[in-house]
Amino acid sequence: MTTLRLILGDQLTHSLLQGIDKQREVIFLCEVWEEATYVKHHPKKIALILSAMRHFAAELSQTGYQVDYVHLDNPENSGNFTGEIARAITRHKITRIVCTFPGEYRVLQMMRQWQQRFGITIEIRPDHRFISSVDEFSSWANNKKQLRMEFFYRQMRRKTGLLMQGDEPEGGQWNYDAENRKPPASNLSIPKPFTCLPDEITQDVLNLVTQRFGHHFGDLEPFNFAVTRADALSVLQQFIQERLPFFGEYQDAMLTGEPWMYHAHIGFYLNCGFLLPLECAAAAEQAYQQGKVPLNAAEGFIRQIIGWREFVRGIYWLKMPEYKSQNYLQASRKLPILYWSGQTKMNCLKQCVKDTKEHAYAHHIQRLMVLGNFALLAGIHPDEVNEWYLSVYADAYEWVELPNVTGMVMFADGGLLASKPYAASGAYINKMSDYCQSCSYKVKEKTGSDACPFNYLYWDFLIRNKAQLKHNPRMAMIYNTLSKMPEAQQQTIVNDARRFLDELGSK
Ligand code: FAD
Ligand code: DLZ
Ligand code: SF4
Repeated sequence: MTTLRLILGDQLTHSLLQGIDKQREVIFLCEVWEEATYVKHHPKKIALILSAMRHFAAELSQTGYQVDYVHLDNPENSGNFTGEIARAITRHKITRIVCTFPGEYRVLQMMRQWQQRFGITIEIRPDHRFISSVDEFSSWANNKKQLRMEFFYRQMRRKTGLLMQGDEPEGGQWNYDAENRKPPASNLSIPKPFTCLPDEITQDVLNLVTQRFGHHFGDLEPFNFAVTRADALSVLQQFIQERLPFFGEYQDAMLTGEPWMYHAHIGFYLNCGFLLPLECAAAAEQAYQQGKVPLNAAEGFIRQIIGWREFVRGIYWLKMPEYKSQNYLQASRKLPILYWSGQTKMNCLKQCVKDTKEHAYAHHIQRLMVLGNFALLAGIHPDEVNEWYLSVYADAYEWVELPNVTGMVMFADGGLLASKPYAASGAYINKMSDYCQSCSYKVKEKTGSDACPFNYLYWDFLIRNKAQLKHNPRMAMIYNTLSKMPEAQQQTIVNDARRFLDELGSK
């Protein structure tokens, strides 16, 4: 009777080890080809996960656990989870598997088949890397006409007690976003991001990734990610001390060559298990209580973690698998090559693709209001957009990527996640960034070959999707403005948009 404790590459915590018999049970981790290629992940993401897995397994071995670790280049490696479990069952005469609820529906399907396939007990334990369980979210969502993050967030504040004075929010308000969202000031001195030099384990992984996945989109080096929990905690500490004070104010600001801004850069580590959401939120609360950061910054950050992060995961498990095929606006265009090449005259897109390629990272507003906004306005098919986002970011897993793309960016769920589309013209990008200053297009021009494409694409989007959007109360004002626009002007916009979109393949 031997139990196999399966730990996947994004579950690198000790929570599955509770109650383990160190002498008789085996902890199992496997590097498999399928996980690196079901979409062609950015090489930095593959290196992060493989190096993190190897460091985690080494730490467990050093503390006396029996660890079985299968390397990617093991000649017997079958290349997928099911094949590797089958081999491990034979190797160790396994009669029971204990694992954690996975991050992706696709993997849950696999796990559910294992019991029948292998004829042994599979125990799937809840994922303690989240504050709210899947069941808790569906009870909250049950019978609600609208699911709004803000109300779920308040429940999470009450549940955790974070920034609470009894039953009231700290400072009297739940949300301080009105004080956030400043354009970038010209004299910002942005701290350097955390860097961690590759050790021997990481260097081996980098060599492997170069050989096997060097052809995937993205630069592998320089590779500076944390690959242990200890280093991930240093990233968190550095953020709390150096960046959090300005996080709120400059949360939406974008600057050329500055993808890191005042963001936390912890999504990589939260999503692979190195950091836990409560410890990150508690660190921000403590900094506020010690008078080191203003309330708007602490609250804004805590809301991202216990609000948005938990909310999108709740939506994912509530709505899968149907959620994956949503396409409310019937968008059908192929993803333009510029998302891979970065070759376009639109400087904002060029800069955001460049940051993504170099770092496997772009911050939220780059993802939402530049890359996402363009995909929405251009009417790109949600499948194509989802595949791109899942491939290119080192913090991407379907539970978080899909709701952000299908719901927040593409409005493909018809408004389940976001109450209106996050569509914007060039004026927004001009206000929140310095991109327009070095662009071939003119952000102030509305139509014509020199005009910023976001300007006519924005109105074309509203015209094209009028039937689906005009009844949305939050769109009433803009459709009222559109109704007053002369027919000839609308026609010019539509023609400019057609011309631009028809040529998009080569941009
Ligand atoms: P910060 O801006 O410093 O925020 C702190 C933390 O809050 C993040 O690490 C993250 O855990 C959480 N958070 C903030 N916003 C969100 C959100 N909308 N959804 C979930 N968590 C959030 N996040 C991912 O973790 N993985 C993804 O694959 C991913 N894909 C995205 C795709 C699109 C189109 C958009 C618009 C957003 C996506 N996000 C994703 C959310 C967000 O952009 C990233 O979490 C964030 O940029 C990570 O960087 P950071 O750690 O510096 O975050
Ligand atoms: C992302 C990833 C990669 C690249 N490789 C592995 C791997 O070799 N072994 C593993 O256990 N996990 C890997 N992962 C993370 C998985 O893709 C992730 O666990 C599932 O997508 C479920 O969220
Ligand atoms: Fe982007 Fe338009 Fe500004 Fe150019 S002018 S950077 S295309 S928003």
